[in-house]
Amino acid sequence: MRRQRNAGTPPVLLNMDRARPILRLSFMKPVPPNQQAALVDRLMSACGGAYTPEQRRRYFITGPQWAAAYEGHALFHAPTRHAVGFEQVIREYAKIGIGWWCTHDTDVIPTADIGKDGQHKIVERIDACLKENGLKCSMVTTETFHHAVWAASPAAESPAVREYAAYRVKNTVDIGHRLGAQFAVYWPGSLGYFMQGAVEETETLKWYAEALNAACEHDIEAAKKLNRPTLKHCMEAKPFEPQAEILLPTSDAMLGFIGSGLLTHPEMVGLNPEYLHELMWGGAPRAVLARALLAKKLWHFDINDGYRLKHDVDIAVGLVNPLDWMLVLMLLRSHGYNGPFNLDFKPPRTTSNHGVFAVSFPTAVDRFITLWEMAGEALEDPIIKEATDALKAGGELPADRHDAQAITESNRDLLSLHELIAHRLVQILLGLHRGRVYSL
Ligand code: GLO
Ligand code: MG
Ligand code: MG
Repeated sequence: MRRQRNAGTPPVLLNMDRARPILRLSFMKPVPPNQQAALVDRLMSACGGAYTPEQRRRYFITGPQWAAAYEGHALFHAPTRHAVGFEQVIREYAKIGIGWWCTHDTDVIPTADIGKDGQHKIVERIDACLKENGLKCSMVTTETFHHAVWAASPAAESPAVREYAAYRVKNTVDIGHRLGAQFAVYWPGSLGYFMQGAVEETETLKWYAEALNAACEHDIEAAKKLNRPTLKHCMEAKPFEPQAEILLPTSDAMLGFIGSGLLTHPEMVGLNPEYLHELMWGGAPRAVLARALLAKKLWHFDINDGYRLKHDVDIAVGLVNPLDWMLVLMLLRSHGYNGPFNLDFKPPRTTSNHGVFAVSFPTAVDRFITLWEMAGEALEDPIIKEATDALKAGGELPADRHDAQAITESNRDLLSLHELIAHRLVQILLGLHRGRVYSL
């Protein structure tokens, strides 16, 4: 027997007698289940590069209840993790250094208890738990997509469903004020239809606006009574669900909706774009965010990662598109965005309950902070600065200002700087600007 290794193929042992590969795997020592968490912890600390909880708390990073409590289930997937309650999530976020927590109403309150005594008791327990662990509640959101009552969306034909939707969003506003939140988010789920032609789109959108109006009007009264500012109401778009056509599929569609005249308080309503949701329809997230910034509606931001034109895989920030993420953060830093960065991702099904808090959350936070700091470095980079300034200065003005060819010639070599800037950004991302070279 001899070992043979070909580039690009996994290591195998060749049995020369029979020339049949035997997987090396069979020679590896199994890791007993009671040693696996310790192995994960040891390799996590071997990775290095972790920030301290104090450093992490300096950023407005918010941790959703539903992200940490996600059990790994989906349309074709059974859960792979056991349920965890808000006490554990809040405690673990505190240990990691995630300073803010947010939730859907029904992540923590059973639907049957909503608005009843049961809700009151749970909200008091949440408040106490947050205080005990030094966390704040940043945002509350209404679940208007999971329960069977929303089968035809929260803007269904049935007046009873719509009245219930208005009741639910108003109740969430009250929970938000009780917990000291600043934001309310609305992801309408499959607002649209499963059967084309079965609903009239303009009517559905008007009904949807009625629910948002109810929330805003209720908020104005509630805030006045409590002497608190009103919440910032943020709409979140997603272009497709496995089965439905969506009426407000993108942040741009939602900007149009906010300005449509259907809202009684459009000044109270902004956006919560989600990075992946914009990528899912094929958009450039940075351009989407730029449009939201120009409209002064970028108030809240769900951060995660994934692929273009695919499902809502909700991978953690920076695992798929770290370069694009650095560029997104350059845009946000240079425009002084100071809203929350909400970790709306799903720890993968392969990650255990231990791994959710030992790997998923701390690594997501640390990648975000690193990318944020690198974005700051890129904004200060003298090469990028000089190149950008030169592009903006442009070539000399030609004698005939209407001569297209002369204008082209006067800028010709300057335009190579676009590619040079892109190279420099990758150098910053990979740390190559510090002089790292690979030896061959
Ligand atoms: C689902 C959405 C969801 C929302 C949440 C907040 O795809 O991203 O997680 O962000 O319901 O309203
Ligand atoms: Mg989201
Ligand atoms: Mg998503």
